[in-house]
Amino acid sequence: MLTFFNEHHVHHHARYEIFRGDIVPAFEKPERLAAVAAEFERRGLGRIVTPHGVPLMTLERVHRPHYLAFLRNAWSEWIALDPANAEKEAFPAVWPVHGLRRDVEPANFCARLGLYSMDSGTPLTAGTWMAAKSGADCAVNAAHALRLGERATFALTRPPGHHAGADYFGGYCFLNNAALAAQHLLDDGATRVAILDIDYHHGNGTQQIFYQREDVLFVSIHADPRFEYPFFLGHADETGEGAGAGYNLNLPLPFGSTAAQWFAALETACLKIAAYGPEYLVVSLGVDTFAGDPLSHFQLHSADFLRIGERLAALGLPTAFVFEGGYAVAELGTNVVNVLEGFETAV
Ligand code: SP5
Ligand code: ZN
Repeated sequence: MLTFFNEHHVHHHARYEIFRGDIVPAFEKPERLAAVAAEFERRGLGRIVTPHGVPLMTLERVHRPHYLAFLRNAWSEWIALDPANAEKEAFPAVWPVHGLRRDVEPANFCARLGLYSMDSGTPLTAGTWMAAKSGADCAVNAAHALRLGERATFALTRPPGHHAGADYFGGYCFLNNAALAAQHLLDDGATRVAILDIDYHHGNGTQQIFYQREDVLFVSIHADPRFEYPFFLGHADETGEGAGAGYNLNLPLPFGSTAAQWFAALETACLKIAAYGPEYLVVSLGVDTFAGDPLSHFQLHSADFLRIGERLAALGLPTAFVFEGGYAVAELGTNVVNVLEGFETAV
């Protein structure tokens, strides 16, 4: 499986995050990607290459220009506030919630951090832009390789992307890699693309980006937002709007869901995708559904990930996998590469 590796990922290296009033070590860390890359190579699953850089215009197909400008300049603005900030990470602390104005962009950097974010759990660091932009390159290259005839590709990158919206970051995500991959396929001539998001968390950013559109079907299997992050999107009654009505399917599952429950949802998801008849499939591949994941509460085991790959291969679609969440670092390589190997051996 042709794999595009984000060699700049280490530049995004947050030391800590804020959780329930405590400063705790960051879960989303460089060791995650190293673990997956090592296992991918160990099993000899295919070539690992470096992507070509895509122009900023490509990112603007998904993200708002003023958000991209904010993200590119954020670190220099942060240290301009105080040179001592170079040793710290930038966390938002104030947000324009319902009823407050979002139409006047504040001059104050801390206010703009809030305007362009959804949570306080996503530290921005010196190398965040470089890492996120290189990740977007991986995703767009993985999509383009499908246009050139590859059966399956993999964007091996972090930070993840599916919580990032058109103009905000959050949930460890800055640029929406899966959305950029899908949009590139359309811009290059495709007419229908499906995105299947199997990360434990709902892909709120991806859903929002395509919610009013019929050219991208978004299907997500995730922890019920009544109890799990991102809390404020991902319910079953969100089915799309306007031209997009019917082209969004959320399959929220209860706390503690077992593999049997999860695979029943996968079957529903696959039937929906097959009925849509897309030309391409983009998979937001999070493996935080694993029973041993430190953030999550589902009960999938390592062997289950092979079965996921096998089921996805049966859709018979050119498929770009995009790495998202998964925080049990010791088992991360096994779980991610199991999905890819299950796919490859079933083809
Ligand atoms: C891409 C992705 O998987 N993002 C997940 C974002 C989750 N953010 C909320 C993290 C809450 C931390 N909970 C710590 C539990 C320790 N037992
Ligand atoms: Zn997740």
